Amino acid sequence: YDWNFITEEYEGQVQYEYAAKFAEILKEKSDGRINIEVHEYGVMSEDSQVTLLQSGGVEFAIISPGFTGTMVREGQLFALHFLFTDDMELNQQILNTSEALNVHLTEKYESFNITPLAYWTEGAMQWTGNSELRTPEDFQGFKMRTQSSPLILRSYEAYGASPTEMSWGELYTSLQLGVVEGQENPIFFIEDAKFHEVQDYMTISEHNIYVAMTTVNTQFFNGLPTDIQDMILETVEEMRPVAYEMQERMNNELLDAIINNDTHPTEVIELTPEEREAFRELAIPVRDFFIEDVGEDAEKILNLLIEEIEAAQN
Ligand code: 6CS
Repeated sequence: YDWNFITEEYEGQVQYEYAAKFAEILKEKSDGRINIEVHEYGVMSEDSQVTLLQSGGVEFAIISPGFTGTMVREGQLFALHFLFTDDMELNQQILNTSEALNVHLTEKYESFNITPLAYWTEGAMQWTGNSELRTPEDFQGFKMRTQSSPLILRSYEAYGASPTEMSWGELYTSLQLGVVEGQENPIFFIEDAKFHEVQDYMTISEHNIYVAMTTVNTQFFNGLPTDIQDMILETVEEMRPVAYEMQERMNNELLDAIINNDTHPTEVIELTPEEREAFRELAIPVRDFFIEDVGEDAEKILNLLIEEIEAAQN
């Protein structure tokens, strides 16, 4: 078997390293019968990569739900701020076991020929800006770059910002030129993509978690012999702790790199619980908008996920 696995990141970054390890495990499990070529981001936009997977142009992909928002509209729930807990390990457990996600949301993706095999986190999201982002007032008219899900834009509009969707390949230059003034991402990505070089401030906002999906083309997967399917599913399971440890290590190490960078100093802003609460209050009503906008199935999936998150905390 010769397959292709496309990612939204470069070598050394979490998604690429995930796919490389995934390929290595499957090769070993299959005694060399399965060969997967892993591809870095860069040839096309993230949205086009989704289309490529859907059409079977590649068999596997890591996809951020932030790029499927106009297609699988229910998947926009990952754009809701302050939905998950502040405990990343618990969040990963919820992503691993949630019926709302792994059964009901997965079904929605499958109707577009995409099967999410795992939902996993690349870390808590932080804000960077060319000005301080500490209060909702700081966001008034602020030009924020986001991924393409309409609900991500809506979440920033709730703070008073003027968000623009953009592929990440254009982001460094856009920040540098002031086309946009800020962005959100996990720490490892901010450092590795060098956004901190063209941003003066980073707020430890943890307003959301970055979720990525390991996905396979549905028709392709369903057509595989069951022993091969089982090897793939086993590999997905083995990758869960690997991915978690990888993002945790990189997010920690690269926070130090941002703090200790003398050439491009970045002021790191910690929010007080009260400051964070001010954002949470503006973010909660976006849940109602999501439900009204997307409909009954979105409501069911979101409510079940909220129940699961609450249950996990007790
Ligand atoms: O900001 C983005 O769009 C990119 N961020 C991450 C962490 N991975 C890929 C994605 O396209």
